[in-house]
Amino acid sequence: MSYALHYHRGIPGRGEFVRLLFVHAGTPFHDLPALPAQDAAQHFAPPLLRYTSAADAPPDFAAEVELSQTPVILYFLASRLGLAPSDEAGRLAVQQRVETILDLANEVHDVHHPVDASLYYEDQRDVSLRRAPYLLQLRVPKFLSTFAAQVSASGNGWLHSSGVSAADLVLFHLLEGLAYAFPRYFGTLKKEARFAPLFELQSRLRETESIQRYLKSEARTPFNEYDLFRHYPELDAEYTGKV
Ligand SMILES: N[C@@H](CCC(=O)N[C@@H](CS)C(=O)NCC(=O)O)C(=O)O
Repeated sequence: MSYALHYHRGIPGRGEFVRLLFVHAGTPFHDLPALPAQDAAQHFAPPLLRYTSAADAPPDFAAEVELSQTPVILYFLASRLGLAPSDEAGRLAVQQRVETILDLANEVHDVHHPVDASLYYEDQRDVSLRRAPYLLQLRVPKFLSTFAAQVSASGNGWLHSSGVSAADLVLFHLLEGLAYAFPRYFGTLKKEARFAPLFELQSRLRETESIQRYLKSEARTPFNEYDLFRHYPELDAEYTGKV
């Protein structure tokens, strides 16, 4: 089996959710730039995953499967990389968690692009300043409460009772992204005992040998202000639970 991930250079972006599955599973993949002309009838935007059952194929292999849409790519990979349960109900439960976490990632993006993705942040900052408190004080805690309830229901420290899954890796990147984008906020959120299982999950994954090695490597693109998770100090605030 061979895999190629095509994604924008210079940002972790949504490609990182996919990358972390490969890294955790120890599965090699070709990490390639976004294709200049994707098949527009099939694919709207990166990331794009190409797959062939042939082993050790070169980067330009002829794909048997070609997928876009992060959740679809993650669903395809999760069972192949040992990051999903073997039964259908379990696979769907993991996918449901993945997609909820990605919903929150989209809301984080929309805080720095609340009017439109085609405008610069600086041209919509006034709306961002209005929206950020809703994200930080209401939306993030609401999502995190659900994730914490799932970890507590699983009884094993992960989001699903089957053990570590794609959903945990997606949550890991979301928490890393929130910590980068909103350090003041994240510092106060970490004092909330009800979210402690999530921060423990994050630390456990960060300390995994494969992830540690990856985070220190050149293969990891640092967060920056072209990304999904951006640090604009004026949007950051302590967690108070009040808008
Ligand atoms: N729902 C899609 C969103 C894809 C997406 O927004 N890709 C970004 C990069 S992370 C992009 O290049 N978008 C181009 C555009 O929206 O015009 C997914 O999850 O893959």
